Amino acid sequence: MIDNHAFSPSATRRILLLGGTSEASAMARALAEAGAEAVFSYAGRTASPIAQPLPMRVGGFGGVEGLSRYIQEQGITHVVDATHPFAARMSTHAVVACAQTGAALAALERQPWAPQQGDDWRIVPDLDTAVKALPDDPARVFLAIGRQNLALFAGQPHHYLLRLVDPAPQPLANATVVVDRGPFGVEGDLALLREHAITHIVAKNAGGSGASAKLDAARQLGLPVILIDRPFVPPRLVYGGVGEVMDWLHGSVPEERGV
Ligand code: 3Y8
Ligand code: NAP
Repeated sequence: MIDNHAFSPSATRRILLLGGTSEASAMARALAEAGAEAVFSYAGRTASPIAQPLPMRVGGFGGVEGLSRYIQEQGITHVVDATHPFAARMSTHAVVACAQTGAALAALERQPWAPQQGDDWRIVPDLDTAVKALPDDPARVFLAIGRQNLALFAGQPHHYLLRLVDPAPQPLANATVVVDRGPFGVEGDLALLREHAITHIVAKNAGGSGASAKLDAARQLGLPVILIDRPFVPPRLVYGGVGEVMDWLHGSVPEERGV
């Protein structure tokens, strides 16, 4: 049960929610319902990001310095990092900027996916290793990692299936592009893998339910998955659910305790 009781008027809280994931969208709904003073931040990576029930800002901050300046100028007291587990640069900047400015920081992060009976996973530490994990012979690879890191897979004998949020130029010659924004379903991903006669899947261990359909589909079809482990992010307070973050926000101002 999410603790959505309104923030007491005396609470001096201004919240910066670093978004771009389904968890961030759920967090935004809870904050809006509680009448919190919060702003939702997108990187501006996609053409038309999903609207949020909070005031939005779109675009980078300008490195750690820019983020620290934003926190100070906007009087941000709490930062909730609900970015994707692979948004390591943003998460690292949040740790440093909150330490510099004294703003409180908590992350909202989903658990990594764990293998189930019938999975054929090859877990690799990073994208470069993922390229090497593909077979030498030509394969038909669903490269489900988005757009930003595709160039690493060039110069290989494979045919790639790409799924992008927006139509955009991409660096791979032998590739078929599907434009689709998740969250995705198993039936749709099963049909996609069959239609394109996919033999291998490359994916990030994003966790959550928005992108797990391809793993369920791979299991049903007996396809190998090359699964990329999450990058390192410096230690910070991490919660697994919106309710826990709401409790933290309510309780994180000492005078609030004992009310
Ligand atoms: C701009 C916001 C919500 C949020 C939805 C989640 C689920 C659908 C699954 C596949 C994997 C991938 C990708 C993916 C998923 C959710 C979630 C998630 C993976 C949007 C969004 C933004 C982005 C950025 C985009 C990246 C890309 C990654 C596509 C909005 C839709 C592959 C990650 O073209 C680009 O440059 C795209 C870049 C970062 C990874 C990459 O390196 O290319 N997400 N995705 C955010 C911003 O500007 O701040 O446009 O509305 C959000 C979502 N994407 O509320 O329902 O929560 O994970 N996003 C991955 O997981 O591997 C698709 O196809 O199976
Ligand atoms: P990243 O590599 O960690 O960050 C690169 C730069 O993008 C940051 O230094 C920052 O620019 C800017 N940035 C990132 N997230 C931002 C945010 N929420 N608000 C404002 N600026 C942001 O990030 P990324 O992996 O490109 O992810 C970008 C966005 O897509 C994030 O919102 C993330 O949650 C979402 N997303 C990413 C993935 C993924 O696979 N990486 C998957 C799903 C959703 P400055 O240095 O200029 O401040």
